[in-house]
Amino acid sequence: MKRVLAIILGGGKGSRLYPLTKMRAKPAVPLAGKYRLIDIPISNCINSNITKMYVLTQFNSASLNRHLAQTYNLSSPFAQGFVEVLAAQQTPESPSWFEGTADAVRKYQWLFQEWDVDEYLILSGDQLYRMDYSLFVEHHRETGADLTVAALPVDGAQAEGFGLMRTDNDGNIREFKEKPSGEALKAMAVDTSRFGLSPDSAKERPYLASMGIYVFSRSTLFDLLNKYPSYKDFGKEVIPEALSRGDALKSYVFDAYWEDIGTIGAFYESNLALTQQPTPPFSFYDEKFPIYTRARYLPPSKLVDAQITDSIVGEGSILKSCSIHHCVLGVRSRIESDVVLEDSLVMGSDFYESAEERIALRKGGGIPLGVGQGTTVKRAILDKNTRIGENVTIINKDRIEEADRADQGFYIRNGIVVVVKNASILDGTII
Ligand code: ADQ
Ligand code: ADP
Repeated sequence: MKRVLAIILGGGKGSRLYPLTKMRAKPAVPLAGKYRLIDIPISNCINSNITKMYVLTQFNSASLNRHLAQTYNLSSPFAQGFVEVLAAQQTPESPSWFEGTADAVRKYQWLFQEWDVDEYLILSGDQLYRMDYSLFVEHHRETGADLTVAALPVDGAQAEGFGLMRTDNDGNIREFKEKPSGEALKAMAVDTSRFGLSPDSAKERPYLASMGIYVFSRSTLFDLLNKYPSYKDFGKEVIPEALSRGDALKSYVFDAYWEDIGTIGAFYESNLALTQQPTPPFSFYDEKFPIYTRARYLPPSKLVDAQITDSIVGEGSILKSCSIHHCVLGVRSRIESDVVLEDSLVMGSDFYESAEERIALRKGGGIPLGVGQGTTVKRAILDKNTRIGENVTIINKDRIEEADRADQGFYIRNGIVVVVKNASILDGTII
């Protein structure tokens, strides 16, 4: 795996995770109480012995750089490991931002070419899964592929949202269509029992969805990027072109938990799914294959008189006499008395406020960090460092699907109220 370089795609311009990406780059979006999105592909790489990683992002953010710098020190004298952020930048030759996934890789290809590696592993920065990439790369090598696409067996309803591949029984890709529908979709069905699925699940899931994860052989990648300089996307343009010109394209079937969490709805659902008992679909506890994040040395959480069911609570939290059901609470969460929290993600805070600071804030008409006394929150996301006043009700009372209320500190996406990072919600507000 020393001869593999990983390139993690950290997010395009029209970000579907907005407003969580209002104040930070997408890879820095907090996940599961104490992680960030970028921890998933980076941990998978480390556990697969791939230690050279670049993260491509539209813009840089302080929280992303701080997180990576303080978490991942992969440089030992002989390993040459690193995680580096490459932000889109204007240069005289390329005056624009990244215009798509292939374009993002093309704009930094001079840097990727400098590394004496055989394969480039291209990963997405907004997916939740655990995968040993070394098996994926080995499959690519053993089959003599120019390009290997990771493939997830899915059913017809899921298939619509993905790039689909039709393969022969040996896994050679014969056709690749980016998000087809109707008859074109149906024509992409394959016999997935060939790839280890039981006859029943093969019947249920006859489509092979591209996971947006690719292994490219060195010459294939640069040849495709430079021969077709107008192609901006791997899924839409580059892969179909590689196929039609006769490159050896193989699929690598992955049949385990995998979720694209690139939208507010999917992000919300997958975070809450972690609270499922007795077995959540994805677990952050796996001694052989851990998910890493920054060690923060926080004290344990303090629960005064809290009733908590089906929830996850991050370290350093203080929960008073409140009722919390089916929630994920991040580090340094502070929840006051008589608060009711249900079906919500509370991302916690980056810092503590002392008792004196809180009293002084209140006296000056401000709102302390956390969720204030007597407040009810249902089906919402409270981003980091939010200050929710007393007797506030956040329940999306008008059942609105989409709204932009930046001046009031929140947005509604997929019917979920998202209070933006650092925002304050005044006492008595009803949303
Ligand atoms: P999408 O997810 O729709 O489909 P895209 O929007 O290109 O494709 O995103 C792929 C990844 O690249 C995401 O992690 C995204 O954040 C990142 N990305 C997008 N534009 C970027 C840019 N300009 N700079 C940096 N990063 C960028 C893709 C494939 C499908 C496949 C699904 C699986 O095209 O074939 O089925 O992923 O989720
Ligand atoms: P985490 O990884 O814990 O989510 P971050 O790394 O994003 O947190 O932010 C923690 C940072 O917050 C610390 O590095 C610190 O500099 C900053 N910080 C600490 N106290 C305060 C404060 N009172 N106001 C603003 N920022 C603070």
